[in-house]
Amino acid sequence: MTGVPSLPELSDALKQALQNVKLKNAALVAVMGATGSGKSTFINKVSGTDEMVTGSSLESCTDQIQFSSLFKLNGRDVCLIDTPGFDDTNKKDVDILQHIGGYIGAAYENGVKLAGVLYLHRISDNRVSGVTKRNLRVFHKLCGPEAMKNVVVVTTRWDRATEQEGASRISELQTNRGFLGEAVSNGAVIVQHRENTTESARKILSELLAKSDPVPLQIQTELVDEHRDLVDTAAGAELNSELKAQIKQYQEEIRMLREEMRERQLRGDRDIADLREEINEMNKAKKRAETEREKMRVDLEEIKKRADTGK
Ligand SMILES: Nc1nc2c(ncn2[C@@H]2O[C@H](COP(=O)(O)OP(=O)(O)OP(=O)(O)O)[C@@H](O)[C@H]2O)c(=O)[nH]1
Ligand SMILES: [Mg+2]
Repeated sequence: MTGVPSLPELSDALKQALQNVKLKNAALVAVMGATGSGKSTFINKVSGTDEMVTGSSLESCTDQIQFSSLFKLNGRDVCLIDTPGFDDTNKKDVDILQHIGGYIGAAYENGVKLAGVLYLHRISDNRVSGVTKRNLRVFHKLCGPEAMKNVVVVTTRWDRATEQEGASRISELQTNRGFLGEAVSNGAVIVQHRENTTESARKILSELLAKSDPVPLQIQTELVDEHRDLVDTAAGAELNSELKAQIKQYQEEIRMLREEMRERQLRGDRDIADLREEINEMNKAKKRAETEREKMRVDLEEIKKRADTGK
């Protein structure tokens, strides 16, 4: 599937979903994690539906936020929010953050707190990739330390790892502060979704709901209570600093290419079309990164307005 859809389609769905959640006093739980970690599959298992589209290729599958239909768990109505992961596949991270911020910001503004967050992680990966690290960094900043006690990290794909591999990967995840060490020290727990079954999924969600004492996520208080622009939220600042670093790198590469071009011209080399083309491409990439940074200068009101006008 391709990029993130425009916001208006989401807007009506959001209003409807929030209305249902409020009406039934349902527990609202966000499901996050890198692409392919099994978020949509988990939601389908736990809710007993196949309403979330799941992927089979390496391309990101879920490209928009989606609320599940309400379903019962231990007598309580529950609604799960399926989210796209932050990753490199379609480079729409700012849009994704804007959508997540807009949705859960609007929920909080309407008096609906998240009962918790499930963060899915593939135990089958033999190393923590750059994409996963990036997801974890933004995830930490989205939630903030206070909300970590309502976070359950769900390890998936146990059928693709040996016992020993699984155990040592969990131990690495929870001791490395850059991975999940900090989250765990703030109260997050790591659980094993051993069998990709409804039973296992429902047990994990039940445990989260039993211990949950809803507190807002950091991005919710930043957007709603403190009226910050997206770029000034901790998660936005994380993306912003990455974009800044990228722009700096492009500038440096452009500088080097120009130098090379000058040297070749001095040597009388007239065949420099390839260098011009490279500089051109690099400039375009730099411009794209700058546009992404600009897009984050929006507050929640503006995000919602964009949702109404479709910009
Ligand atoms: N072997 C195995 N496969 C799984 C498990 N959970 C999910 N999958 C498969 O992994 C693939 C990706 O699952 P999705 O549920 O689409 O993953 P996602 O996190 O929603 O991915 P995005 O929407 O791209 O962010 C699908 O083919 C699932 O069938 C698991 O526990 N074991
Ligand atoms: Mg998905």
